[in-house]
Amino acid sequence: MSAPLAFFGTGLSPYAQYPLIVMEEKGIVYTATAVDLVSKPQWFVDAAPTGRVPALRLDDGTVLCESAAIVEYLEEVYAPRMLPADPVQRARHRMWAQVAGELVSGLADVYMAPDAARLAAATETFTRRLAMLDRGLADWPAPASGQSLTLADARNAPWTVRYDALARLGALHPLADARPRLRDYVARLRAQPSLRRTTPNGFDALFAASVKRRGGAIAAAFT
Ligand SMILES: N[C@@H](CCC(=O)N[C@@H](CS)C(=O)NCC(=O)O)C(=O)O
Repeated sequence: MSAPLAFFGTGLSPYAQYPLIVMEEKGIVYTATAVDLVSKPQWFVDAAPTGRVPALRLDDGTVLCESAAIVEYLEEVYAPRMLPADPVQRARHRMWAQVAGELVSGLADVYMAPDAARLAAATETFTRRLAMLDRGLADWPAPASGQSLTLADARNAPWTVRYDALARLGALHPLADARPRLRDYVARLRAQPSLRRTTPNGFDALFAASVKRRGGAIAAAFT
């Protein structure tokens, strides 16, 4: 019998949560090991090609990094498929998964901005991307047959967790105040068991502490 996939990540990384959600959706058996990014263990530095999380060790010992590459591998190898069969629809799923990736990095730019000027610029960029998503939701691709999420949904879900935490901490407007389509979409993501299972208990406090430790200017607005 082959060994289960070995996943390396942190509960706070939105990049790590994306392949975790996909593994949960596909019912893949895996082990998960938390990596301390403040003081990276040498075994991780030696094993992970980029030295970043997420990383996934396959049963032949190969270690993959980069969330999108890991998800592509999972999608190619493990049923059920989350991408539909039709090439046009596949491209539309990938298009919105790409935009979701920009929302993940865009929100990270917001909570990691070191000063007020960069925080304002990052918030403006993120808000523009949110408007792009809202437009896309008017004709959002449906999940593949029998699935509850698209890869774009799985990639969007992690930033919504972090956005909600920042809103509860008083640093951003709640997404519930946003446009109705966006609000309903985010509510649907929040209800997914795979999102709940891959979000650590006590996430808000852990996340707030990490933003403060990294010197994120947004922490000044935490209540
Ligand atoms: N493009 C990468 C980004 C991964 C990334 O930035 N991971 C961060 C944690 S959120 C990390 O490992 N940081 C430690 C470092 O850069 O040394 C992906 O999608 O996997």
